[in-house]
Amino acid sequence: MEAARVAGDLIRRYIGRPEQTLIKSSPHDLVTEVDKACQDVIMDILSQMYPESAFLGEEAVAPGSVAATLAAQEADRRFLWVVDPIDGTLNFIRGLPACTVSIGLVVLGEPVVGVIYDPLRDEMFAGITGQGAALNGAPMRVSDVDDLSSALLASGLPTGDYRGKNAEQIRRFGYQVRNVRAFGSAAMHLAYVAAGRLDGFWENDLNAWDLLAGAVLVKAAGGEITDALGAPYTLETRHVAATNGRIHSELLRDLDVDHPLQSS
Ligand code: 2AM
Ligand code: CA
Repeated sequence: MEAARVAGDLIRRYIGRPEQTLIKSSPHDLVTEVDKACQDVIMDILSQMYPESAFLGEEAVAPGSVAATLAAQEADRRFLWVVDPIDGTLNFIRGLPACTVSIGLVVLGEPVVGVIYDPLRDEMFAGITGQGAALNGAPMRVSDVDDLSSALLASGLPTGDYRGKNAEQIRRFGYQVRNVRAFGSAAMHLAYVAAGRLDGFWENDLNAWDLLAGAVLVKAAGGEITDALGAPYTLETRHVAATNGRIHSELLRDLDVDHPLQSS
Protein backbone atom coordinates (compact mmCIF):
# COMPACT_ATOMS: atom_id res chain seq x y z
CA MET A 1 0.00 0.00 0.00
CA GLU A 2 2.84 2.36 0.76
CA ALA A 3 4.47 1.68 -2.61
CA ALA A 4 1.13 2.19 -4.38
CA ARG A 5 0.62 5.52 -2.61
CA VAL A 6 4.04 6.83 -3.63
CA ALA A 7 3.40 5.87 -7.28
CA GLY A 8 -0.09 7.38 -6.94
CA ASP A 9 1.45 10.72 -5.94
CA LEU A 10 3.30 10.76 -9.28
CA ILE A 11 0.09 9.94 -11.16
CA ARG A 12 -1.76 12.78 -9.43
CA ARG A 13 1.06 15.18 -10.20
CA TYR A 14 1.48 14.39 -13.87
CA ILE A 15 -1.95 13.26 -15.08
CA GLY A 16 -2.88 14.94 -18.34
CA ARG A 17 0.59 16.29 -18.97
CA PRO A 18 3.23 13.60 -19.35
CA GLU A 19 6.26 15.19 -20.98
CA GLN A 20 7.10 12.28 -23.21
CA THR A 21 4.78 9.66 -24.70
CA LEU A 22 6.16 6.64 -26.53
CA ILE A 23 4.40 4.14 -28.77
CA LYS A 24 4.99 0.53 -27.72
CA SER A 25 3.77 -2.29 -29.97
CA SER A 26 1.04 -0.37 -31.82
CA PRO A 27 -0.49 3.12 -31.91
CA HIS A 28 -3.07 1.78 -29.43
CA ASP A 29 -0.36 0.86 -26.91
CA LEU A 30 1.37 3.80 -25.25
CA VAL A 31 3.80 4.34 -22.39
CA THR A 32 5.12 7.50 -20.73
CA GLU A 33 8.17 8.31 -18.67
CA VAL A 34 5.81 8.49 -15.68
CA ASP A 35 4.89 4.77 -16.09
CA LYS A 36 8.60 4.02 -15.82
CA ALA A 37 9.13 6.34 -12.85
CA CYS A 38 6.19 4.72 -11.03
CA GLN A 39 7.56 1.25 -11.74
CA ASP A 40 10.96 2.32 -10.38
CA VAL A 41 9.65 3.76 -7.10
CA ILE A 42 7.49 0.69 -6.50
CA MET A 43 10.44 -1.64 -7.11
CA ASP A 44 12.75 0.47 -4.91
CA ILE A 45 10.35 0.51 -1.97
CA LEU A 46 9.47 -3.19 -2.15
CA SER A 47 13.02 -4.41 -2.62
CA GLN A 48 14.18 -2.31 0.33
CA MET A 49 11.42 -3.76 2.52
CA TYR A 50 11.78 -7.29 1.14
CA PRO A 51 15.24 -7.97 -0.30
CA GLU A 52 14.05 -11.40 -1.54
CA SER A 53 11.74 -9.73 -4.07
CA ALA A 54 11.43 -10.58 -7.76
CA PHE A 55 9.29 -8.50 -10.12
CA LEU A 56 7.01 -9.12 -13.06
CA GLY A 57 6.08 -5.63 -14.16
CA GLU A 58 4.62 -4.09 -17.27
CA GLU A 59 7.50 -1.64 -17.55
CA ALA A 60 10.12 -4.03 -16.19
CA VAL A 61 9.25 -7.36 -17.71
CA ALA A 62 11.53 -10.05 -16.39
CA PRO A 63 13.26 -12.01 -19.13
CA GLY A 64 11.36 -15.06 -20.36
CA SER A 65 7.72 -16.00 -20.01
CA VAL A 66 5.52 -15.79 -16.95
CA ALA A 67 6.13 -19.51 -16.49
CA ALA A 68 9.91 -19.03 -16.53
CA THR A 69 9.65 -16.20 -14.02
CA LEU A 70 7.53 -18.35 -11.76
CA ALA A 71 9.90 -21.29 -12.02
CA ALA A 72 12.86 -19.09 -11.09
CA GLN A 73 10.90 -17.71 -8.18
CA GLU A 74 9.96 -21.18 -6.92
CA ALA A 75 13.59 -22.18 -7.02
CA ASP A 76 14.69 -19.12 -5.06
CA ARG A 77 11.69 -19.02 -2.72
CA ARG A 78 11.36 -15.32 -3.28
CA PHE A 79 8.37 -13.03 -3.27
CA LEU A 80 7.13 -12.30 -6.77
CA TRP A 81 5.52 -8.88 -7.10
CA VAL A 82 3.31 -8.47 -10.16
CA VAL A 83 3.14 -4.75 -10.87
CA ASP A 84 1.27 -2.48 -13.24
CA PRO A 85 2.58 0.97 -12.30
CA ILE A 86 -0.19 2.73 -14.25
CA ASP A 87 -3.18 0.73 -15.41
CA GLY A 88 -5.06 3.03 -17.76
CA THR A 89 -2.10 4.77 -19.39
CA LEU A 90 -4.23 6.23 -22.18
CA ASN A 91 -6.53 7.79 -19.56
CA PHE A 92 -3.45 9.12 -17.76
CA ILE A 93 -2.17 10.75 -20.95
CA ARG A 94 -5.56 12.26 -21.80
CA GLY A 95 -6.28 13.50 -18.28
CA LEU A 96 -9.19 11.11 -17.71
CA PRO A 97 -9.44 10.20 -14.02
CA ALA A 98 -9.44 6.41 -14.34
CA CYS A 99 -5.88 5.27 -13.69
CA THR A 100 -4.83 2.86 -11.00
CA VAL A 101 -1.70 1.36 -9.50
CA SER A 102 -1.91 -2.43 -9.32
CA ILE A 103 0.43 -4.49 -7.11
CA GLY A 104 -0.03 -8.20 -6.47
CA LEU A 105 2.10 -10.60 -4.47
CA VAL A 106 2.66 -14.23 -5.46
CA VAL A 107 4.35 -16.57 -2.99
CA LEU A 108 5.38 -20.01 -4.22
CA GLY A 109 3.09 -19.70 -7.22
CA GLU A 110 0.01 -18.65 -5.21
CA PRO A 111 -1.51 -15.15 -5.47
CA VAL A 112 -1.76 -13.97 -1.86
CA VAL A 113 -2.04 -10.17 -1.73
CA GLY A 114 -3.74 -7.67 -4.04
CA VAL A 115 -3.55 -3.88 -3.81
CA ILE A 116 -5.19 -1.51 -6.28
CA TYR A 117 -4.91 2.20 -5.59
CA ASP A 118 -6.88 4.95 -7.31
CA PRO A 119 -4.88 8.09 -6.56
CA LEU A 120 -7.51 10.44 -8.03
CA ARG A 121 -10.19 9.36 -5.58
CA ASP A 122 -7.72 8.30 -2.89
CA GLU A 123 -9.28 4.83 -2.82
CA MET A 124 -7.15 1.93 -1.58
CA PHE A 125 -8.51 -1.52 -2.38
CA ALA A 126 -6.58 -4.24 -0.56
CA GLY A 127 -7.14 -7.93 -0.03
CA ILE A 128 -5.47 -11.07 1.22
CA THR A 129 -6.39 -14.51 -0.08
CA GLY A 130 -8.62 -16.22 2.48
CA GLN A 131 -8.78 -13.16 4.74
CA GLY A 132 -11.16 -10.74 3.07
CA ALA A 133 -10.80 -7.40 1.36
CA ALA A 134 -11.19 -3.75 2.28
CA LEU A 135 -11.73 -0.35 0.70
CA ASN A 136 -9.91 2.35 2.65
CA GLY A 137 -9.87 -0.01 5.62
CA ALA A 138 -13.62 -0.84 5.60
CA PRO A 139 -14.57 -4.43 4.70
CA MET A 140 -15.90 -4.78 1.15
CA ARG A 141 -17.99 -7.48 -0.53
CA VAL A 142 -19.17 -8.24 -4.03
CA SER A 143 -22.76 -7.34 -5.02
CA ASP A 144 -25.72 -9.68 -4.67
CA VAL A 145 -27.30 -9.13 -8.11
CA ASP A 146 -28.22 -12.60 -9.27
CA ASP A 147 -29.49 -12.29 -12.83
CA LEU A 148 -27.60 -11.13 -15.88
CA SER A 149 -30.42 -8.90 -17.12
CA SER A 150 -30.07 -6.71 -13.99
CA ALA A 151 -26.26 -6.72 -14.06
CA LEU A 152 -23.95 -3.75 -14.57
CA LEU A 153 -20.91 -5.15 -16.37
CA ALA A 154 -17.61 -3.70 -17.55
CA SER A 155 -15.24 -4.59 -20.35
CA GLY A 156 -12.65 -2.94 -22.57
CA LEU A 157 -11.19 -2.85 -26.03
CA PRO A 158 -7.80 -4.56 -25.91
CA THR A 159 -4.99 -3.29 -28.10
CA GLY A 160 -4.28 -6.34 -30.27
CA ASP A 161 -6.11 -8.94 -32.35
CA TYR A 162 -8.94 -9.38 -29.86
CA ARG A 163 -10.34 -5.87 -30.23
CA GLY A 164 -13.00 -6.93 -32.74
CA LYS A 165 -13.97 -9.96 -30.69
CA ASN A 166 -14.33 -7.83 -27.57
CA ALA A 167 -16.33 -5.17 -29.44
CA GLU A 168 -18.70 -7.88 -30.68
CA GLN A 169 -19.20 -9.16 -27.12
CA ILE A 170 -19.89 -5.65 -25.83
CA ARG A 171 -22.45 -5.15 -28.59
CA ARG A 172 -24.17 -8.42 -27.75
CA PHE A 173 -24.20 -7.89 -23.97
CA GLY A 174 -25.43 -4.36 -24.58
CA TYR A 175 -28.84 -5.82 -25.38
CA GLN A 176 -28.85 -8.33 -22.53
CA VAL A 177 -27.71 -6.59 -19.38
CA ARG A 178 -28.63 -3.43 -17.47
CA ASN A 179 -25.62 -1.63 -18.94
CA VAL A 180 -21.94 -1.93 -19.84
CA ARG A 181 -19.09 0.36 -18.76
CA ALA A 182 -15.57 0.64 -20.18
CA PHE A 183 -13.44 2.87 -17.96
CA GLY A 184 -10.12 1.89 -19.59
CA SER A 185 -8.45 0.29 -16.57
CA ALA A 186 -8.88 -3.45 -16.13
CA ALA A 187 -7.56 -3.20 -12.56
CA MET A 188 -10.17 -0.56 -11.70
CA HIS A 189 -12.92 -2.78 -13.14
CA LEU A 190 -11.76 -5.70 -10.99
CA ALA A 191 -11.54 -3.52 -7.86
CA TYR A 192 -15.09 -2.33 -8.56
CA VAL A 193 -16.36 -5.90 -8.93
CA ALA A 194 -14.76 -6.64 -5.55
CA ALA A 195 -16.39 -3.55 -4.03
CA GLY A 196 -19.85 -4.41 -5.42
CA ARG A 197 -19.96 -1.34 -7.69
CA LEU A 198 -19.98 -3.59 -10.76
CA ASP A 199 -21.49 -7.08 -10.95
CA GLY A 200 -19.03 -8.47 -13.49
CA PHE A 201 -16.13 -7.78 -15.84
CA TRP A 202 -14.73 -9.64 -18.81
CA GLU A 203 -11.99 -8.82 -21.30
CA ASN A 204 -9.75 -10.72 -23.70
CA ASP A 205 -5.99 -10.69 -24.17
CA LEU A 206 -4.93 -9.01 -20.93
CA ASN A 207 -1.58 -9.50 -19.19
CA ALA A 208 -0.68 -10.89 -15.78
CA TRP A 209 -0.04 -7.39 -14.35
CA ASP A 210 -3.48 -6.15 -15.43
CA LEU A 211 -5.15 -8.99 -13.52
CA LEU A 212 -3.22 -10.44 -10.58
CA ALA A 213 -4.01 -7.93 -7.83
CA GLY A 214 -7.62 -7.65 -8.97
CA ALA A 215 -8.01 -11.42 -9.01
CA VAL A 216 -6.96 -11.59 -5.35
CA LEU A 217 -9.41 -8.79 -4.50
CA VAL A 218 -12.38 -10.35 -6.30
CA LYS A 219 -11.87 -13.70 -4.61
CA ALA A 220 -11.18 -12.21 -1.18
CA ALA A 221 -14.38 -10.14 -1.50
CA GLY A 222 -16.45 -13.27 -2.18
CA GLY A 223 -16.52 -13.17 -5.99
CA GLU A 224 -15.40 -15.55 -8.70
CA ILE A 225 -12.70 -15.21 -11.36
CA THR A 226 -11.95 -17.68 -14.17
CA ASP A 227 -10.75 -17.65 -17.72
CA ALA A 228 -13.37 -17.16 -20.44
CA LEU A 229 -13.98 -20.91 -20.63
CA GLY A 230 -14.47 -21.30 -16.89
CA ALA A 231 -11.06 -22.74 -16.00
CA PRO A 232 -9.59 -21.45 -12.72
CA TYR A 233 -7.72 -18.13 -12.92
CA THR A 234 -3.93 -18.47 -13.02
CA LEU A 235 -1.03 -16.08 -13.70
CA GLU A 236 -1.19 -17.19 -17.34
CA THR A 237 -4.87 -16.29 -17.84
CA ARG A 238 -5.40 -13.67 -20.56
CA HIS A 239 -9.14 -13.92 -21.37
CA VAL A 240 -10.80 -13.22 -18.06
CA ALA A 241 -14.27 -13.26 -16.52
CA ALA A 242 -14.79 -11.94 -12.98
CA THR A 243 -18.14 -11.63 -11.24
CA ASN A 244 -19.93 -11.57 -7.91
CA GLY A 245 -20.25 -15.37 -8.36
CA ARG A 246 -24.03 -15.32 -8.75
CA ILE A 247 -24.01 -14.37 -12.43
CA HIS A 248 -20.81 -16.22 -13.33
CA SER A 249 -22.23 -19.18 -15.22
CA GLU A 250 -24.73 -16.99 -17.08
CA LEU A 251 -21.92 -14.63 -18.12
CA LEU A 252 -19.66 -17.48 -19.27
CA ARG A 253 -22.46 -19.08 -21.23
CA ASP A 254 -23.28 -15.89 -23.11
CA LEU A 255 -19.64 -14.89 -23.63
CA ASP A 256 -19.08 -17.91 -25.79
CA VAL A 257 -22.34 -18.01 -27.71
CA ASP A 258 -21.23 -17.55 -31.28
CA HIS A 259 -17.44 -17.12 -31.12
CA PRO A 260 -15.81 -19.83 -29.01
CA LEU A 261 -12.55 -18.55 -27.56
CA GLN A 262 -9.33 -20.38 -27.15
CA SER A 263 -8.56 -20.93 -23.49
CA SER A 264 -6.00 -18.49 -22.07
P1 2AM B 1 -2.57 -0.35 -19.52
O1 2AM B 1 -3.23 0.97 -19.47
O2 2AM B 1 -1.72 -0.65 -18.33
O3 2AM B 1 -1.83 -0.55 -20.81
C1 2AM B 1 -7.96 -1.54 -21.32
O4 2AM B 1 -8.71 -2.32 -22.20
C2 2AM B 1 -7.00 -2.40 -20.53
O5 2AM B 1 -6.10 -3.09 -21.44
C3 2AM B 1 -6.12 -1.60 -19.61
O6 2AM B 1 -6.08 -2.25 -18.38
C4 2AM B 1 -4.78 -1.57 -20.32
O7 2AM B 1 -3.70 -1.49 -19.43
C5 2AM B 1 -4.78 -2.91 -20.99
N1 2AM B 1 -3.82 -2.99 -22.09
C6 2AM B 1 -3.36 -2.00 -22.87
N2 2AM B 1 -2.49 -2.45 -23.78
C7 2AM B 1 -2.42 -3.79 -23.60
C8 2AM B 1 -1.70 -4.84 -24.25
N3 2AM B 1 -0.87 -4.60 -25.27
N4 2AM B 1 -1.87 -6.09 -23.81
C9 2AM B 1 -2.72 -6.33 -22.78
N5 2AM B 1 -3.41 -5.39 -22.13
C10 2AM B 1 -3.27 -4.13 -22.53
CA1 CA C 1 0.27 -0.12 -17.51
